[in-house]
Amino acid sequence: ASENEYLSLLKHLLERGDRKGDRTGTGTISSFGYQMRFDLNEGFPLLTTKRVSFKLIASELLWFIKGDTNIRYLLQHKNNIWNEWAFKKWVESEEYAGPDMTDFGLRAPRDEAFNALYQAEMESFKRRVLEDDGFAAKYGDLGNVYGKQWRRWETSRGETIDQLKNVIEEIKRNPDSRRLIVSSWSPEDVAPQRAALPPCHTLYQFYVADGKLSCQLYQRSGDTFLGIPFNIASYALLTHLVAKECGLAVGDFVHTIGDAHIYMNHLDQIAIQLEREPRPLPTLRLNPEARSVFDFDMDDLELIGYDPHPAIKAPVAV
Ligand code: UFP
Repeated sequence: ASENEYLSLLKHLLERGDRKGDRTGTGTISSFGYQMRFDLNEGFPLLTTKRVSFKLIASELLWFIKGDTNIRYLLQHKNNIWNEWAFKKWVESEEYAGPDMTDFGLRAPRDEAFNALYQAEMESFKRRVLEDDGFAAKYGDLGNVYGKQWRRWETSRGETIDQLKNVIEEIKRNPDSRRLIVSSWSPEDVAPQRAALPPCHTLYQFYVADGKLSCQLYQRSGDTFLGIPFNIASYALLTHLVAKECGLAVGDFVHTIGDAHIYMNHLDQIAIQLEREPRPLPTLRLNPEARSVFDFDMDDLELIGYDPHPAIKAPVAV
């Protein structure tokens, strides 16, 4: 039943969405203000109508939770989802002396010879981030991304705020609070000249009732085919981890999206997905010994009974 929340969003956009241009020039159909609700007691909301990688979602979330902003941790877990952002800083730096990588994201899919060069440069970049501490510190670090915003928010007075730790303490001490919020959105940092990447996950809030922890995410912009399936599972996992530490059961994950869109080059893939029959959701098992949210490792997370339809490939709009 949970998965129908997502499939209904796809159908809603196909039937009711507006044609809308976008930053990437791809074109979308889009709606503004949409909400899905996943009862986490019905199973873990990882889609079954296509395979979605739990490992990528989990290692990225643990990386955020640790407050880590260096891609080395992700690379150690064979997670490549943030590489391009770090690579861009490297190839635009003074020290970089390899072949010209300007607009690598646009050129690589279109130009085979360039793509071979790019892949080779990327591989050697990854190897250096993994092996060379100095290089990793300088070029593996992404700076102002979720890990920093959640764990080391910088105030204008030069102090840092650990939003995630504070909110967990507050859930334990004052579960009725209506102020259980972690915000990643900083007007200062999203000024056009400052941010390469204004956060998509703007803000989340926890809620406790009846011994259960719920979480709501406000996502300002959602790529419904590629991004949102990841985002649902990521925040569902976060809710499980925080609930466990606070001695609570899990309630709902509520997903509110500002601009929910389908890219025009994902329509064929979505038609395939919508013909598929959802299967029973997997369940999540957390190592009962790991107590604190901040102590979890990949080995402490286990997904049981995930039997999805095959993955569906689609181009990412950049
Ligand atoms: N996007 C997501 N989820 C994410 C993420 C990005 O759907 O977690 F990081 C998509 C939304 C949009 C694009 O299609 O990436 C970001 O572009 P913009 O900043 O123009 O909204």
